[in-house]
Amino acid sequence: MNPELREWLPQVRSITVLTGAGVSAESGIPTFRDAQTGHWAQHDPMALASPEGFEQDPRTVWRWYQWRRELIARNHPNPAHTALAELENLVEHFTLVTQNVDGFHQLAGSNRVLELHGNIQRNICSQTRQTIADRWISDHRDHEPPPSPHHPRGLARPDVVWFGEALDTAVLQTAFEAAASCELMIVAGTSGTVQPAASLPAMAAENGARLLDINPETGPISALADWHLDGPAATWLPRLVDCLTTP
Ligand code: BV8
Repeated sequence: MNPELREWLPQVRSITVLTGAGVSAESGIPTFRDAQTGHWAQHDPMALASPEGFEQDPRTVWRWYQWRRELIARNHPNPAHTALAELENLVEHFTLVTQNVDGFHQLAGSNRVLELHGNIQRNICSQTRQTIADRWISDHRDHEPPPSPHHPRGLARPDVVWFGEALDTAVLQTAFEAAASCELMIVAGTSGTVQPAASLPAMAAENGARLLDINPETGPISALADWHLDGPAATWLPRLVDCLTTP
């Protein structure tokens, strides 16, 4: 690891982390850029993760989410998630902002998680956006998707932000504040292509933060970053934590 980074890290009092699908790659969850595997290879995730896609073919979109939920249920957080949960307790001011919807950060023990794109484990009404209880979904599992209890024309849909949908303003505002106020932004496992999440690193840099990009590939974020750690998040994030815990 870069000696300057190793030297500076223990002095940092405020860290904001932005994670993307790459952080869950080592948990066996394909990223959005990975070719969709198996039956889903012929579908474009961008089309499926959209209101138009759901409107046009709710059954296929529902089945795609059910497949992803089952994949998440069969897997578990990896050392990247665990390292971030540890890091939260080692830094005075820490905020974890994620684009991921799998809930693995919380499962690994992270407490303060801003889910920019929602959470795949929750369902809401397609008309009213009211939460739909898991029990209702289970009682109506022979419908794909289940009807909504909140509206006669409503259907159950995952509580995630689809392409073309607005992010939760309070969550986004808190994420902007965490980006603008940190000394260091660690960006791990994101291609930096999805907005407005991808604007957070530049916002941090414009407000004086240094940027650390962790990714086996280079891209728009590494071009902005002070340091780029080339490789998997599950390798580098534990090493960063070691820097802070071993004298
Ligand atoms: C919105 C939930 C406005 C669903 C997702 C400018 C400003 C505002 C909007 C736009 C804009 N330009 C374009 C837009 C529209 C659009 C957008 O960004 N399009 C892009 C694609 C061009 N944005 C939106 O629609 C957003 N909405 O802005 O609304 C608005 C305002 C008012 C009223 C109405 C509307 C909503 C975007 C949210 C979309 N939902 N997820 C679901 O998951 O089903 S985003 C989805 O993509 C996932 O969350 C995923 O995280 C994300 C993909 O990004 P990454 O996380 O980076 O993942 P990716 O696969 O791309 O890359 C993985 C990376 O990991 C790679 O770099 C790889 O090298 C690396 N990697 C691989 N292995 C590892 C690794 N890294 C570390 N370790 C490893 N082992």
